[in-house]
Amino acid sequence: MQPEFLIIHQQVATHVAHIQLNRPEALNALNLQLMSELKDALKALDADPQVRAVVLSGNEKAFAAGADITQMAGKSAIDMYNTDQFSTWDAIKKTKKPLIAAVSGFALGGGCELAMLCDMIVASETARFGQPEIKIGVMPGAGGTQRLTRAIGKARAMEMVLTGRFITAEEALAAGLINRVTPVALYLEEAVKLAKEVAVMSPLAVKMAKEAVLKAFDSSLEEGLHFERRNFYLLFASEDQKEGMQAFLEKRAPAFKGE
Ligand code: DAK
Repeated sequence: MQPEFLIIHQQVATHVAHIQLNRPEALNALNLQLMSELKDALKALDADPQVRAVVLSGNEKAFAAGADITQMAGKSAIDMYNTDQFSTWDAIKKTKKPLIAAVSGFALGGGCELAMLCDMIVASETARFGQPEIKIGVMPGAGGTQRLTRAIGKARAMEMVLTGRFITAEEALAAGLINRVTPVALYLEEAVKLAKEVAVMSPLAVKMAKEAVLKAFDSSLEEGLHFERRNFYLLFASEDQKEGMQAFLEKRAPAFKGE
């Protein structure tokens, strides 16, 4: 079934797919249906061998202005518990292929959390990142206190979470939250360019390297190094390792197959 709130481009460049959040009338507020569609779309792209990297964007005005407040406003704690939005977010988090967020305009609350759940972020000059949940009487619920703090440090995260202040793309770049800032006309193109750079690498090595970098967030250094070593050895079981090293020795470009 066609998603209502997403536009999916299976191939915007070689081995690169693009998912656009498409609920512009509500600044791409992340309602339950949109998140469920996103989960399904990412699952399908993750399983598609033609796809090696995925760009996730909104539109120029908003990446996403947060979870849908109209859907949450009247809910009880038990309603929230029963809705179990976390299973959707957890499934998205399990995407093995690299996700690159292309952010323009608002990335707020759940929108900022969704961008941070991606592996890299390219932003337009108009991008504004924020965790304004405090202004509506709650607090971040999908990683905003954790991923933001790890990315930009306690002082800046605490200020954003406790005051709801937005930061600009330039501030986000200086703080280490994002990878690049571009003029508005170029942010999507730049994100696709970055995705293409990743998509020419061995897809197996990319997935295992992503997994190992993410391991740094929830393990001790010793455990993380052990995990890294395991994946490093494992890649020597791949044809791509043979191809990559042979291509280097033969002074030619490698042709990776993901095997
Ligand atoms: N939800 C629903 N509708 C929203 C929305 C949102 N988050 N943000 C904007 N809209 C709607 C507006 O209501 C308006 O709709 P109409 O009145 O035209 O029908 C339309 O989008 C345009 O918005 P504005 O007229 O307000 O546009 P402005 O340019 O004046 O202001 C703004 C833009 C982004 C500053 C403002 O719209 C705003 O403050 N929006 C709310 C931002 C916010 O508080 N975001 C955090 C929401 S809480 C969880 C996962 C995630 C979360 C929680 C749990 N689990 C896994 C359990 C996340 C929670 C949140 O994100």
